[in-house]
Amino acid sequence: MKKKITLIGAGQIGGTLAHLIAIKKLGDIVLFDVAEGIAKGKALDIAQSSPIDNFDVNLSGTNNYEDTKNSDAIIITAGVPRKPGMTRDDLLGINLKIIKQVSEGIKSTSPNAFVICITNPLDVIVMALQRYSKFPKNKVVGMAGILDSSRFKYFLSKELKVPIGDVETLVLGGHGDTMVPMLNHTKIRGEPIENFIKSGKITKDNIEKIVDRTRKGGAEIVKYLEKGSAYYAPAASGVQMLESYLKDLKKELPCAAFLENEYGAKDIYAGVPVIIGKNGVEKVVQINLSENEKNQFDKSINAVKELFDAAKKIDPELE
Ligand code: A3D
Repeated sequence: MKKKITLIGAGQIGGTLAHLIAIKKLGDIVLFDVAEGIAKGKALDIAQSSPIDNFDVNLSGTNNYEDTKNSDAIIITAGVPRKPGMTRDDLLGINLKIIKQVSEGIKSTSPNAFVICITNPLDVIVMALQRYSKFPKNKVVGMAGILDSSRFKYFLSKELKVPIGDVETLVLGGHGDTMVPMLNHTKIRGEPIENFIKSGKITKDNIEKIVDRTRKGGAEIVKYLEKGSAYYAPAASGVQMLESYLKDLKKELPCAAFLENEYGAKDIYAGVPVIIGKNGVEKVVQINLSENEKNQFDKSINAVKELFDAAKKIDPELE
């Protein structure tokens, strides 16, 4: 039987997700949006490309949660994106309200779904989503680390003029300005980046610039687009998580997962490497952090905690 995949939010990321999921034939797709016409219009547009790209999946658009019932997986992008000059944290008040409505909508209709959240500010919104919906913690996960790591890999490959497949690295922590590109876990063709600094192929200064550009990768695109934020790479990242779940690939991917003492953090969602398979988040993978990486990770966790405290002030139900 085909899987049923619901996309809550049929905006820029939602539409791109639907297209990618259809082309990859991962399952039937329901696009849900409060703006019903956008959901229906995008579903129909993508469906009309099926004879060209040869996919036989069903696409529909709705603003009724009944139509999403018994979904195997749900990806949430409902919310407001950033405008130039805004931080992700500026979206908290408005997106928190939206995520509460979405949680109400999905909890009774698709209680067994695996839920991937993309709405910003990511770590706090995914944590709120889990609290509101009361879905098991291993079934609620946030997308951010894959995107941040992908940006970091791309910039490194351009700077070092090597194929992207040769770059191995990851970005952990919260999805904000305190995210932690892991230099001690960065390898080019299996060789530590440190060796490339020693041989003069890249300077420390250039690496710092790339780290900074990665941290501000989202803002750079917001500035160009003026209206809205990145969506191609965020959608591709969400699909990688979805595919690992639906096909039980057990891929190790950096995602925002619930931490229960891993990496010294407790009762908080933040970006760490996890295994995603048919049971959702099957494991948080522990890697050794250098002292510097650990300090930066702790700082990032504190930023997420502070923002979650702000969320609790907005809605005491999150206590
Ligand atoms: P956009 O194109 O505005 O789409 C959002 C959609 O959500 C719109 O079509 C709205 O009508 C819809 N919506 C609003 N309220 C509701 C509701 N209550 N129920 C259902 N649908 C609703 O935005 P986008 O797709 O560009 O971005 C979506 C979210 O992803 C934003 O919060 C972005 O900040 C976030 N984002 C996260 C990342 C990460 O890496 C985590 C990257 C890029 C964007």
